[in-house]
Amino acid sequence: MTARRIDGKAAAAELHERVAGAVRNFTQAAGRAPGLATVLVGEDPASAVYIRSKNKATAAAGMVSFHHQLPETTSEAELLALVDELNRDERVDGILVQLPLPSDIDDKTVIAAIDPAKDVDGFHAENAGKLATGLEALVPCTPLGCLHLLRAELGSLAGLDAVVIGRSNIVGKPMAMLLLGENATVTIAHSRTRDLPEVVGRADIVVAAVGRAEMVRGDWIKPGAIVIDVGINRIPTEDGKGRLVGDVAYDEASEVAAAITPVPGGVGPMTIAMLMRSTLVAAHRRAGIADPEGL
Ligand code: NAP
Ligand code: LUD
Repeated sequence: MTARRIDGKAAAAELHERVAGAVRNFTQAAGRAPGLATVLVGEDPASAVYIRSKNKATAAAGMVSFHHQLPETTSEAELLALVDELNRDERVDGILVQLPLPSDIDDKTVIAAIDPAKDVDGFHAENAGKLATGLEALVPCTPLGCLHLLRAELGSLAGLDAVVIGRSNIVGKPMAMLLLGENATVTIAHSRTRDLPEVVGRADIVVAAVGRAEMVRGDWIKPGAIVIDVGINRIPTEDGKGRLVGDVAYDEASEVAAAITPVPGGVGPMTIAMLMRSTLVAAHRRAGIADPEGL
């Protein structure tokens, strides 16, 4: 049996289109287009690629993008001053400070300084707390993208056993909250989990967000499970370009799972599509216009 390949690129393209339509409606109603400010400190090549994709998608959706490129040597105080300026800028609906930040800047302090109403990453404690307590929140884009793919694949998730591997604030924890919100029975596994293969083997839904190339093996997976691979790992190659692989051994898992996301072309593109959606939603809420429907 070969698993269905879940096409995240196609799902993201559909979402981009729907967002662009809703952006036109917002722009007419509000008399201005939604705005997203991105901040990149330093020149990490992967981060630069992601930020470029985000700014390109923003413009393609008919939104305004404000990009701020800061040198690697930027101090925490300088970054906080920029965040404060963006908090007060009425044209800016969303603020995204790309992670990781240089080691001498405390990411927790920076995240806490972002206006929660503009926190399109959903990383601020106010948004994390709202998600955890079932209040309307801005939700981290990557788990939101994973949920979108799971819903498209399964319809209802109610009663299904879901295992999330990884407990970061960016992916694992909010993913678990979203799955719980869909009435799945949720297990969160991490580096101290005993017998991870056995825990994974019980799951109807596996979300892997670890950051270890091909750690999850095919024979861990329950036959017929749905596998969402969040991992982005660069494997060196002879030509020096490197190759991207996920946290799941794709070929092995394909023999067992019902459906699986590839890397690249799975969760990554959905993250960017969801950022567009969250920026649009933040713009509606800030303008006092009801959330767009059908997204
Ligand atoms: P992270 O903050 O490093 O968290 C990794 C998690 O994996 C931690 O909770 C850690 O456990 C757990 N872990 C580490 N080794 C493990 C092991 N041997 N067995 C079980 N669990 C283990 O990473 P992250 O930010 O969540 O990102 C995870 C991966 O997703 C990375 O590859 C990242 O590049 C990728 N990512 C992709 C997207 C996308 O859009 N596609 C977005 C964000 C991240 P402890 O808590 O016990 O240390
Ligand atoms: N920081 C993110 N840091 C890293 N891959 C992303 C990502 C697109 N504040 C903040 O965007 O949400 C964030 N907010 N993140 N990430 C990772 C994480 C952040 C990762 C991959 C991709 C965004 C993506 O489009 C492509 C794919 O998987 O098909 C391949 C391109 C590639 O080189 O990964």
